[in-house]
Amino acid sequence: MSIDKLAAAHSAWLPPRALQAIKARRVAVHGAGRLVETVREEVGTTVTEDAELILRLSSERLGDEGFALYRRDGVTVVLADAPAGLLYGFFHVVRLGEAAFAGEWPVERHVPAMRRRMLDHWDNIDVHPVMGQVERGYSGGSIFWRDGVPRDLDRVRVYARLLAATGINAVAINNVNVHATEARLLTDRLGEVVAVAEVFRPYGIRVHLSVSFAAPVMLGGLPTADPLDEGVRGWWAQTTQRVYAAIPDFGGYVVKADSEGQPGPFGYGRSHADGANVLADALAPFGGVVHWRAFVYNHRQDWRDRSTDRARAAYDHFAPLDGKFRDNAILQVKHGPIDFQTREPVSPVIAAMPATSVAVELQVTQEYTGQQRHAVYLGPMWSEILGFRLTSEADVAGLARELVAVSNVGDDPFWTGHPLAQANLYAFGRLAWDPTLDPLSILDEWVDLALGPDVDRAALHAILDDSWRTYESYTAPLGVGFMVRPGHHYGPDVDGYEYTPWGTYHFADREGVGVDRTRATGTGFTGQYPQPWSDVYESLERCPDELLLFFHHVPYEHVLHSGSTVIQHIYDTHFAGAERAVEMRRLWERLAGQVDPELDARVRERLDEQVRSAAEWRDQINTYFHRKSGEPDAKGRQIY
Ligand code: BDP
Repeated sequence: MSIDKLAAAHSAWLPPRALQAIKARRVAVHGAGRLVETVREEVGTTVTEDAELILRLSSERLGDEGFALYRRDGVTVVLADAPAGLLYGFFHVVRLGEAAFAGEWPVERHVPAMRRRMLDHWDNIDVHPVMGQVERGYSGGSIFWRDGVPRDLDRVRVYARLLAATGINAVAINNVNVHATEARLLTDRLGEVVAVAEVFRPYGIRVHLSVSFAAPVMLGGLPTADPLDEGVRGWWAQTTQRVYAAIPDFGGYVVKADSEGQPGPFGYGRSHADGANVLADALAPFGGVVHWRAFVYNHRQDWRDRSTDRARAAYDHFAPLDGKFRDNAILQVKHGPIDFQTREPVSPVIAAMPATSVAVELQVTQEYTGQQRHAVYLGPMWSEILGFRLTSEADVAGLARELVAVSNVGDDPFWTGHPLAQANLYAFGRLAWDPTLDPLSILDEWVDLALGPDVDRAALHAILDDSWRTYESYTAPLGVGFMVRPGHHYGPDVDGYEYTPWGTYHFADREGVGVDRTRATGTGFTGQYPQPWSDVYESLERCPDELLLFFHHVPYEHVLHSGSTVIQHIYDTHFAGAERAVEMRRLWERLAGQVDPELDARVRERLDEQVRSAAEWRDQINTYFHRKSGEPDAKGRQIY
């Protein structure tokens, strides 16, 4: 496909303007190999004379993906040790736009912080009767399959390019809940994975597959999937060998085991290290990895039993296994202890396993943050998580080897349902490359690339900068989480999960609200944290307001650090949050005529829904707590 066609075929990140600028100027790239050909195909290039020299001069090597950039004598030069670095350098030039061709500058080095920057698609081949085709997908159908068969992969090529432009280098293409049809991607439907891998390869992206732990039984006809059984080990080894014969750079497997009904090693009385290691051993000869998810908890618990705490589960299961996993087994840990809520503390598992490779998992798809109907820019949330100093030595970004996220992309013309949700995909890639980047500057980059430099940037910042906190303010209060409608998880349902087996409770009664997770009187979850957090969260006085109800059950009159009572805080934030949504809609008016009319129409439709939904949240939450507590609103506003 030609550059022009490619540029015209999608709306984000590589505006024709930027490409033309690059083609018209002189960009020199130096390097060799397949990815260089991709770069050449994109822009046409020349090779500089002094590239070798400069590389020799730079003392540290740039690694497989790093690049150096400088400008001298009217030429912008990208240097890399390896082809992927060149590709990332090229996209960096695109990001810089006109600035890439101004003045002269010395050598800058760019090297990714995370070795793997991965997106997990929760795509099914078939349309699942409850979950749809993409589990927790809010952007239409899968970009890989339609009507049970592979789609034309042209759009996947555009997608691959778009991901490379954000810095993503690994993609798992199917749902972690592996159904019978998708399980076969590992064996007789492997050809479909081969085709996708070929499209991703020129963009430096490796393909991974979610596999079922029961595959030896489901696909191999073995009587058991026991990880210590010789036949099972042999089956995984042979199957994996066949995968690599077809896809030599295959990335590896993703496994959700013993979780929400998926099969796993517990079924055979084995540990999760035993389970992960049998797959790791099969992958090791080929350089592959297994991402083993730590999202293991009892989803059939008795809500009357106050001693079971879902927040504890991952640590209780996995911390004792530290040091028992193979080097190529990566424990994939959700960023919080429960499940991608709008506000959670950082998972203590991230610090609990120093002898294990840990990947932190974020949710770019907005399951619990407005489902791409609400404008919620998640960059600030992720930046806060990654920069959180969990131990005295390191922050989360320093403890994690990799960053993984659940994708928010589907076959929607705007890729992400809500056009503004593209910013989340972009921010994820950029933060995985460099977790210290300012999320608001990342937003600026996205605005430039996706909407152009002439739009009302101040209005976009006013809409998006605080949108995560706005969403938080009109939904479940103070870190208590899960007041969503069961099943689809959109909109408020105050007691929807309260008396269910899922382990997601708020314990609101007439006296107070919140989950007592202290060592002194609660579930003891605070004890899973290193100091000082263990004591900070244990202490009612020191616990940060925004996490108060995650860690403590308090009376409605409890006074927060802010000076407000819990009940008054609930009223105030819910009134303010719903008003803020109205303000966001008003701000968007300023972009009228500055953006593509279809995009404009889509954003307006979503903002209308956000305003409606925020009011619904406000009214249900306020009324619920008003009725429970009997406390009036100090400002006398209407509560139903
Ligand atoms: C939950 C989702 C569910 C996923 C699960 C997971 O509701 O659809 O399968 O996470 O991460 O939040 O496996």
